[in-house]
Amino acid sequence: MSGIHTIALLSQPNAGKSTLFNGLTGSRQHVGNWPGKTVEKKEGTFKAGGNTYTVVDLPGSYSLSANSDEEIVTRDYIASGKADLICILVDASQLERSMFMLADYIGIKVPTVLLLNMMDVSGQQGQQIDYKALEKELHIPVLPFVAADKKKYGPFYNLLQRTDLPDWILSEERLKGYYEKEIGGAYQKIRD
Ligand SMILES: Nc1nc2c(ncn2[C@@H]2O[C@H](COP(=O)(O)OP(=O)(O)O)[C@@H](O)[C@H]2O)c(=O)[nH]1
Ligand SMILES: [Mg+2]
Repeated sequence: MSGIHTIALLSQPNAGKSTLFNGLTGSRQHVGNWPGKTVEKKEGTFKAGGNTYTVVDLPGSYSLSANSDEEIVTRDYIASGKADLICILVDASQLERSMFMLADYIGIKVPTVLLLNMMDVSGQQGQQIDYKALEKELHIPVLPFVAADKKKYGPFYNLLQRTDLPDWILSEERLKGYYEKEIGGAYQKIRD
């Protein structure tokens, strides 16, 4: 038993959260509002490997810096610790841009995995993504993913069975190391 019960989906808008949420939960979903906010709350359940999981589609959010109700809801929910696992989705067809957006999510103390979504698009563009190298660099699980194709969810379900999740914390040092390797000193300039 992996200890994962509740999974939260986090990304910039249009990275595929709702597609994954719908793919996982089908009709087993509930749509309401976050307490005290007009922001939509989507929660659902799915079964995999004999376990039942709850999944929350966090409101599309550019950062966790509380500039909008969506960001406040997202930040507070993550900080509440109600989710055991955060799935960050990025658009793999624009990987460089997507990877920079990850810096906005630094500081999450909950185990995190990175889903490189839209791998079908990335493949059609002829891109080769060394996701294993990325995984080593970031020290969190990285999965090539196609949220739009439920037949390809197997590796995601398998990930939920793993027991080493306490280690999956996205650290600033690791991310910085990745940026420095990819683009050298330009990263520091962007952050300054
Ligand atoms: N080709 C492709 N399109 C996808 C994939 N995942 C999501 N999309 C499409 O990308 C758009 C944004 O997805 P959505 O789930 O609404 O993103 P959200 O804003 O993060 O909830 C929609 O048109 C989806 O159909 C994928 O893996 N491959
Ligand atoms: Mg959505």
